[in-house]
Amino acid sequence: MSERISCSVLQNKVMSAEQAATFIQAGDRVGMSGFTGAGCPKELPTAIAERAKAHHARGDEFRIDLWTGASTSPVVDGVLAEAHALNRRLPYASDPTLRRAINSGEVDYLDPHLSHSAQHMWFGFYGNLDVAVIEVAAILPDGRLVPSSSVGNNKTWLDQADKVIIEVNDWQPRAFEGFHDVYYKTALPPHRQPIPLTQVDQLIGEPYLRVDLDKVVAVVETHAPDRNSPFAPIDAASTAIGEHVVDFLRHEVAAGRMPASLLPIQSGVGNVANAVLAGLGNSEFNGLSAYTEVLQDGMLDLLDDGTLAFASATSFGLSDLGAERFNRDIEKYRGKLVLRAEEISNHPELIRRLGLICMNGMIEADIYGHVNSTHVMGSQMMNGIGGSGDFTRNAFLNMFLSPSTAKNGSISTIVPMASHVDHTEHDVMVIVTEQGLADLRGLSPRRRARVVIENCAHPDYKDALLDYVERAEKARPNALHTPHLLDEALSWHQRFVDTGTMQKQA
Ligand code: 0RQ
Repeated sequence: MSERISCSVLQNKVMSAEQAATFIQAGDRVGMSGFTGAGCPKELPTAIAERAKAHHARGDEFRIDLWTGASTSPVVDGVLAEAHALNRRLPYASDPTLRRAINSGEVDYLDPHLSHSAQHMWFGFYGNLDVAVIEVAAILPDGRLVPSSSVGNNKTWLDQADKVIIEVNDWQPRAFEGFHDVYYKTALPPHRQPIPLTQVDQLIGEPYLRVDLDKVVAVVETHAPDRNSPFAPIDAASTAIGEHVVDFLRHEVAAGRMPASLLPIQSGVGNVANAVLAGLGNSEFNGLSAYTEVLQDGMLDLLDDGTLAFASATSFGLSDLGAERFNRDIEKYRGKLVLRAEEISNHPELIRRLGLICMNGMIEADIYGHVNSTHVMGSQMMNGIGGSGDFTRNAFLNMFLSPSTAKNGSISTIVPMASHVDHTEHDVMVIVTEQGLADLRGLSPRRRARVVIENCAHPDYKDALLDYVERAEKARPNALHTPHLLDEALSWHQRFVDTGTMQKQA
């Protein structure tokens, strides 16, 4: 048996994943670890999927509700969706097989803000949690758990579940002990107290997860890497977006609105966010801090070259190469980064107090500054809102980033009216595309439209957007706050659905 399991009570519960999966019944609500591909259970999901397939072959229904920290990996969402073993799923999810199952109507997907997901479970909004399946790096003699490459909602799932299954993965560095800060004083209203975190590098909790040993029904030993998609090579559009962001931050420092080492940064998931981090790395900025959700490869680069002095997150989101590099050099990062529960990494109180600079990707923005982060053409789920709402609403300064077109130019990401709104014009401050940056602070919607079109829209769509605003202004002279042509506002999206492009055919 692995020397990672040094608690005798739990040593007696070691069994195979197949045996452990028999503790999960059809209809159960299951909370799993995992935030991006980091820290997901590696064997239980496949064993549950096999169990579901066996039930289905006999003509029996077998589906579970699955709650996680955020997106997982093909070995969690992928195998379970493939086996038609999912009923309800929350929160953020980016696996393509699951996305198809959500969009075909097979899986009911709930998309709360990540900072809400744990507290809604505590409030009883989602009902009882039957089983928690949590990956850890080691179990101490007294049963405390050394977390692995993400914390996510693990604390809540361990506390709330009736039964607990622990996967101990010896691929995860044993040296992870000391890299986590789990805060246990999150009482429920009306007993809540201020969270005593005033600096990014402050530790307010303990480095372990606790579990009630009596609830543990199985311990499974695994040896498998985290699985994350590689990042796309940084292209010209992403580089340009990164340069606009860095220039803008210089401008903010020069204007005296933030110190030379900036305010703590939050950077979203995806290719564009990773490219912006590269832009910061190539700049003169250094000694920065990050208070964010996910540490992507770009963050490791910044920690390595001193651009970043300290990073707080809830998870890694490293490519295979990035994970190899981190696991090899882990001691280099000790004291320079910490992983916290997502109810703390994404906590509105802390985001507001620390004064974060928040940069997230988007699907589209409209000319008035409403941002859609989640839905393609108004209806098809992409990934979910993730933490973008937690960070945007409470940021000191927020920015939304995207190339100005998608799908080879057939889609303008700047549109007359967003086909779904995740972040309203009341929240959104800055929009950035490779064309330029629109600073919307202090502008009324009508003034915003000119700046967004002028600075951010692709030349192929600029004239049509201007024409739209001008006609909207003429059509209803008593409705000039946010001028719209209601019968035309979503016609660009309809044209794409009908013809495969938003461009008007000659
Ligand atoms: O499609 O993968 O088929 O090529 O969307 O687009 O430009 O590579 O951008 O990787 O930064 O993702 C909003 C999805 C952007 C992400 C989103 C298509 C495009 C491509 C990806 P392909 P890019 P990114 C905290 C922050 C919500 C959660 C969040 C996201 C694919 O940033 O999930 O912010 N955000 N969390 O072609 C149709 C459009 C499109 C479009 C892009 N207008 N219409 N398709 N695409 N724009 C972290 C967490 O919460 C975990």
